[in-house]
Amino acid sequence: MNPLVANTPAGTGPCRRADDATSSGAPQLQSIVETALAALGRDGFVILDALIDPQDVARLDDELAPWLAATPRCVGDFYGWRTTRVGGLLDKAPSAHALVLHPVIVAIADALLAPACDCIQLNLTQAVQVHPGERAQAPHRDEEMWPCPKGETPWLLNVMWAVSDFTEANGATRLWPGSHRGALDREVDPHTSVAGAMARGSALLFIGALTHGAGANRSAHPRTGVIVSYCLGWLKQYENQFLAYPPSVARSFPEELQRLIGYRMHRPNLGGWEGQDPIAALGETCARAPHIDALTPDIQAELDAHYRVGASAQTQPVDGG
Ligand SMILES: O=C(O)CCC(=O)C(=O)O
Repeated sequence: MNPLVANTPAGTGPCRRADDATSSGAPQLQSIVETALAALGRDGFVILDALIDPQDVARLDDELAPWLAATPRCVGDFYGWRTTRVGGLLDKAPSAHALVLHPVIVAIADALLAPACDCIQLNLTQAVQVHPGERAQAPHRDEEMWPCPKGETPWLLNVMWAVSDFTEANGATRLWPGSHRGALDREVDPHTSVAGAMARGSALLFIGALTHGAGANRSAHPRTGVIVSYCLGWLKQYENQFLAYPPSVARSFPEELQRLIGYRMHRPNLGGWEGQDPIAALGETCARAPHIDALTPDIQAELDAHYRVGASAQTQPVDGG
């Protein structure tokens, strides 16, 4: 029995069936988001069962296969030695667009992260293939890459999409339920973890503060997943999105994707280009333009008040001054 869903019958707990997630109207989407947020807050993870159709997973698998075959195995005790990783999937595997923009996932990521930023952003896309014989990855937290105190608010939502079935034997991600509420313990007892076992096409969501790691692959077949993660819009992204998707590549993406990967302004005035919304870099021409403020409404209101208060004592700006 899958320990993650044993106490959460389908439809009532964190494990949701595909028909919950895909045929939902707004009220049902809202209820899925609330259920997922409750599980993420309590356990640090949740599995959404069968979130994409089998033929879409098969297409994604086919698109990834040549890249995984051509890429040498990882080097290092974190990335693994019998593991293959491939990034920049939006360019290499067009089916990954639908994973990144999945409305249920984006709604959960927004609800979780947007309260602490002006807009969320894509942190990375990465195929992770764990080969037979790979040992268990050391327990870690993805928020370790931002080395500073974090407080209560999540900074990252990770989504591991199962491209093959994920089983206890083939290296399903190990998760330490509730570990996000305490400090990281790299030597935590492996027996206190659970396996994120799930069928192909399902998605395991976990927050950046949860202790986890890829499991050991004791089977005869590779375990293949795609990680898509979202983070606060003011953080440095794990994967350099502007090298992965320079304007010549990103130009052909839908605008929602362009903005999610970072071609947008994070108010106030962060991430611009020549004082403009960087989406302008995707246009055909780059006319000279002024720097234009992109402020949050509260900062704009404070500046309005500041200049009203100071108006009698200050010289007003003159044209061109
Ligand atoms: O492949 C997995 O199951 C997890 C991988 C992981 O946690 C990582 O590389 O940060």
